[in-house]
Amino acid sequence: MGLVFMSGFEWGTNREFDQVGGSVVTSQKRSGNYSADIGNGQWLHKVLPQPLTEVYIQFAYRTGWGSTAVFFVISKGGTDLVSISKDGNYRLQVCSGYGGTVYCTGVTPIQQNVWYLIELHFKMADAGGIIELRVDGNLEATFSGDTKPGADASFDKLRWGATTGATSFNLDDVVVFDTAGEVNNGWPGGLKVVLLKPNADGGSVQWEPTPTGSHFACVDEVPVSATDYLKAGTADLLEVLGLEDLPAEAQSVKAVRLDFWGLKGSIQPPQNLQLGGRIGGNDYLSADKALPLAQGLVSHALEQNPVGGNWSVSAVNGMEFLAKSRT
Ligand SMILES: [Ca+2]
Ligand SMILES: [Ca+2]
Repeated sequence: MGLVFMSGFEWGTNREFDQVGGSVVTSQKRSGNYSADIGNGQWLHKVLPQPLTEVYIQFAYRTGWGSTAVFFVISKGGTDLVSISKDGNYRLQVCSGYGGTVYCTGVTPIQQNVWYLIELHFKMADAGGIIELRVDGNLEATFSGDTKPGADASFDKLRWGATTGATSFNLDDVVVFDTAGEVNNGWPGGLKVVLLKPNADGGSVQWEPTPTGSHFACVDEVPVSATDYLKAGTADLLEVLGLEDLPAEAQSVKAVRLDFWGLKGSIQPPQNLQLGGRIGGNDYLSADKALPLAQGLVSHALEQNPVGGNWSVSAVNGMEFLAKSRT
């Protein structure tokens, strides 16, 4: 797989996560326009598409409070396996379970009102387990040995939040890689998660816009609004939309995810969707993906350029977005 999940909260919502708490704000962000704002008793949960035993996770963290409470947890079902909190000097520490036995402690005191890029490499095993913690790209703490505190042999959920005291923080640029695949199988290394919105109608506009007029203008707003929308009444209608370019600072691209917010009717086709990119005049469409009954996010991740090789800034900037209705 490689890329398991990413979110920079750039849709202006935290609904890319599976259970949500807190809000999304523009007042703080590490990149783009938004970050999540998470307060006492609020948690953002991400359920992994499949259980894993090893993972690389990055997230950007900023707090205005001198809290030492647990703010990140890896779990299996309802069992917490490993967590990150702070010691009395506000240095990060990686603990067993939820704030249990300390595996290792960082060296950098986490200051208030500063963004930090935190990365965790976690390999779960009775023997040969690995914990490595990085802050802003620097290795801060390591542990090797038994990282499997109980009977669970894998993990399937990540969550960010807090339960005690004045613990509010902002979260941004969440990236999760596993160790499978040719690419995206190690440290994310400080990636920024950006959103490229539609900004032009492409060479095929077969869906019906409401209101009539330009198609892209129905689907270019953040957060998503159903006041204006595109609709496909039958199968195999292709919509092509131009996209914004990457920010000028972008020098490389590690993955592209094509996102579609939408829903289906209860019985009538189309019930499915293909997502893809038009690159160099060729269309690269996904397999059929089921549409939800209530508005939700359907995504298709491309970790490498479907033309071949890794992504480049120019390839992404030259790509158009494809959505095709399917029975
Ligand atoms: Ca962001
Ligand atoms: Ca809309």
